[in-house]
Amino acid sequence: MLKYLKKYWFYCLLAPLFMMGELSMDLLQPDMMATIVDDGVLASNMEVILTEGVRMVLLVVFGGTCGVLCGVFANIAAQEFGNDIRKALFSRIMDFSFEQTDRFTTGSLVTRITNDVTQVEQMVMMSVRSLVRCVLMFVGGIYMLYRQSPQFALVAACGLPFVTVIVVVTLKKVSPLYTVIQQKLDRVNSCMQENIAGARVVKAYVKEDYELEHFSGANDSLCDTNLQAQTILAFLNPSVNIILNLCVVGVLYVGGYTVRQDGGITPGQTMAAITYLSLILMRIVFFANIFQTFTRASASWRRIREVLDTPVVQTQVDESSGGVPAQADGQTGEIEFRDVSFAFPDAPENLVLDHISFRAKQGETIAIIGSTGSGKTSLVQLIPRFYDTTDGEVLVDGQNVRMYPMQMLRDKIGIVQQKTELFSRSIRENILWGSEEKYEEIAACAAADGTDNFSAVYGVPDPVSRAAGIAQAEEFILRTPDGYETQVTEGGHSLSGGQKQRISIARAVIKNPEILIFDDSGSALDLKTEAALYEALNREFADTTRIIVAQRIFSVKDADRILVLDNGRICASGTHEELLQSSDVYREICKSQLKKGEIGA
Ligand code: DCP
Ligand code: MG
Repeated sequence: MLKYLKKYWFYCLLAPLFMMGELSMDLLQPDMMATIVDDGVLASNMEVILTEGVRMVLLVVFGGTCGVLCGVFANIAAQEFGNDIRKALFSRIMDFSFEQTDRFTTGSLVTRITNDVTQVEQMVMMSVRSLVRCVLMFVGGIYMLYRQSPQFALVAACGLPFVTVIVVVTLKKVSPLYTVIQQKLDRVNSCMQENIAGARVVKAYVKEDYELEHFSGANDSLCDTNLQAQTILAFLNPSVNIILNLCVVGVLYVGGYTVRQDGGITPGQTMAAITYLSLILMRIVFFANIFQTFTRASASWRRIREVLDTPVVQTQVDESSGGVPAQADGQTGEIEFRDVSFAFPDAPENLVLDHISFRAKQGETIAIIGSTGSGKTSLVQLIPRFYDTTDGEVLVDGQNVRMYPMQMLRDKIGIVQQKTELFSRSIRENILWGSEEKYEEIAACAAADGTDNFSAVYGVPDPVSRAAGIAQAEEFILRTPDGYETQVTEGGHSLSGGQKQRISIARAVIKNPEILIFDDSGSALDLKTEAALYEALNREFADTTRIIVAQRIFSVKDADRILVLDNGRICASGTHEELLQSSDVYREICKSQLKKGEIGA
């Protein structure tokens, strides 16, 4: 934690310094009150009352200023520290491979980056402010009490052990509950996360009541534990108060007893002693509070560390084999699978791809067809290296994908994933997303005035509308009231499945990549639109290697080569006509779809 705090050491130092200023003023007050009472009120000396009073006001102003400055610096330290940790967490999560994200679960990651960071922030705040204040106040209070009279200090010394015992016993009972509370909070959060994200499914199955019960269960359990902790804590203040009051009685007794003797303790001193006494004893209660915050924060910090300490696998370039690859004799967009086998890291015994070999030359269209779960998505995900092969190698332009710097490899590839992901920005920004650098002027132009006057200004066709045209998205985009500036809602819920798919296609196309991968990207398009899409691709991307994953014969029949995937193996490959002759599986697929009239040709 110090590593992150180091940057703000200056503020961490300033805050306690100002705190000391504030604190000394707090500690001086009762002493001055004593003077006012003894030398002013009791001696009927108005002058002392006035001068002391003015001094008190000035000191209060000074103390208050110190307090404000302490708060400001403590906040700067804590907030900046939290900000840095959130950034570190976010960037680490962005670097996570898919299976790492899966392992932590989205809900837990969100909790960690929000709630847990806040807890730790609070701890920093407490350390530089309350903890310092608590300790100084305690020590200073004892000193000031002793200065009034050593006998008072003796009374405090009698009360102190009792208060300490009460606080320690309470903490012992409460601290373990805090860890439980944190876990239960996690459960409430993930339950909520799931239900909000899956609200459509819950509604579709009319499972609101069931889910409400599920949520209530988690929530009630959190509430129970919280109540349990609070009930224990409820005893703390009253018990300490009882001790405190007993001590006050002791002070009054000592004070009253000696006040009558000449040169004994004065009434003002007795008054001041009572104030100091409560300052000292209440500090122990405050200390208990701080301790609780620390317990919570250390649990949170552990959870943050879990994320930060997770090594980022798989994104490293395999330096041992030469680093940045040379271009293979002018070929661009060539893909080769050499005897590739693949299993997901979390289920290594279950081979999802089994000895796959094939080659796609520049400009070729390779289609992959197969039943659900046959491994199509897994296969194409190996090309941009979302996962690493278990065995064998994947080559792009004649070089193993492990040898490319990530950016270089992924720049070559435009992939439309099976599950479309859109961001809550305008359609234009969604299409440009990932290519902003390439089309800096357009991005700037759109950001500046929110229109697509780019073509008018620069006299060249707008790449966004070209990409949308190829993806067959232009037609529906222009029908929306705001056109390209239409805002997409979170998760793209404001668009239909096919519309989302077309925007993601445009996003891949605008990159002008060497390799285009469509993972089931025609599934939500009607046959006419899909045909138009392929026609546009043939026209505009004739030199781009295309990989089309599909379940429909219609989507694959015009490909240069079709790979029939069955249970992770390529069981047949060839053109549509060849496969009709040679492959039983392919013929079966054809027959089943012809019956449903889906083949379309
Ligand atoms: N699988 C897995 N872990 C994942 C993803 C998938 O264990 N994170 C398994 C489930 C399937 C197999 O891998 O049995 C192949 O999954 P694919 O997603 O590659 O299957 P397809 O893309 O062919 O199926 P679909 O047509 O439904 O998209
Ligand atoms: Mg798939």
